Amino acid sequence: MMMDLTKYLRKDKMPLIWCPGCGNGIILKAMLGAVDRIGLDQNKVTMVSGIGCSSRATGYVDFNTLHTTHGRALAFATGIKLANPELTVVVVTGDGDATAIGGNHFIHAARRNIDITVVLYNNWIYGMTGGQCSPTTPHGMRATTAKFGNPEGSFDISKLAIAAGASFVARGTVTNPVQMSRYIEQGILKKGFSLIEAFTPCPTSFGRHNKMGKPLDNLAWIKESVVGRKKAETMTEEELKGKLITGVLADVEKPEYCELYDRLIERSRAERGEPVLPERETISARAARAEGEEL
Ligand SMILES: Cc1ncc(C[n+]2csc(CCOP(=O)(O)OP(=O)(O)O)c2C)c(N)n1
Ligand code: SF4
Repeated sequence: MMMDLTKYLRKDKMPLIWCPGCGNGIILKAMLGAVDRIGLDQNKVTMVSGIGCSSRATGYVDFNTLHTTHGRALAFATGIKLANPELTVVVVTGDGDATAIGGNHFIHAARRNIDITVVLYNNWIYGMTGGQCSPTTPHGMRATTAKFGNPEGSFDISKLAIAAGASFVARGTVTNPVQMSRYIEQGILKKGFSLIEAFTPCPTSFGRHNKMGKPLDNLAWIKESVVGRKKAETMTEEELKGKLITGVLADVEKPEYCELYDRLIERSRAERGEPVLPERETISARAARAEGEEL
């Protein structure tokens, strides 16, 4: 059965600013599908973004949304989640936003293992500002700041998140949106820091600088470049050169930050002889109380 996802959209904000052939809309649909399948209350979802083409997603969705400063989405999201752990907090970010100016927030949010889901649109470039290199631009590929090819190496964002302490990490592509939507669903359901790295074409900047042809050719390039985790296990290092491995790359159980923080407060109150705090009041209870309803 087709899902009606339009209830999650702010129709007055249409049309979208994304270029024809951009993959951002596919990822947005995958996210909305995940929220719908889980059956989350729209008013209990908070989506936070930084700055960049991908980060415009928060303007289009009818959740609680926050479009913050460049690279800082995770800092804002951390505050929201700690104040209201009942909320489902999803961060939408780009490769530049998350791993250049926001690099420290990214590794430390993963290290804390706070229960936030990050959907990271990786198009290997700064799309919004015209195509400068980002920390994921592959070595040798071109950008406005690398006319003769990027001399630098690039981050493997998923590996970075795993090394920093994330509890769930998966990587998908817009060429397989159903799978990507499942990964986002798993990430939201996982308690702890989840990263879904989503490969997506930017034909306007990355594709143009690298002479990748039409938007469909850009998709074909992604399709040829990726290989599933299971198949990758059977391939040699030589065969894997230049390939991007997709799949669930980490799924581990570990303590979550908001819960640890609550326990820390309890311990410190007990040590000072202060009474144990009552259970956190849920947002709906608080809202009902504010409206003068009896609880
Ligand atoms: C403090 C600050 N520095 C730089 C910028 C300019 N800026 C806006 S978007 C962007 C890069 C976005 O790239 P990415 O995160 O890869 O997102 P994309 O546009 O590709 O989706 C930059 C450098 C800014 N807005 N604020
Ligand atoms: S510049 Fe690239 S990332 Fe930005 S909307 Fe256009 S195609 Fe998408």
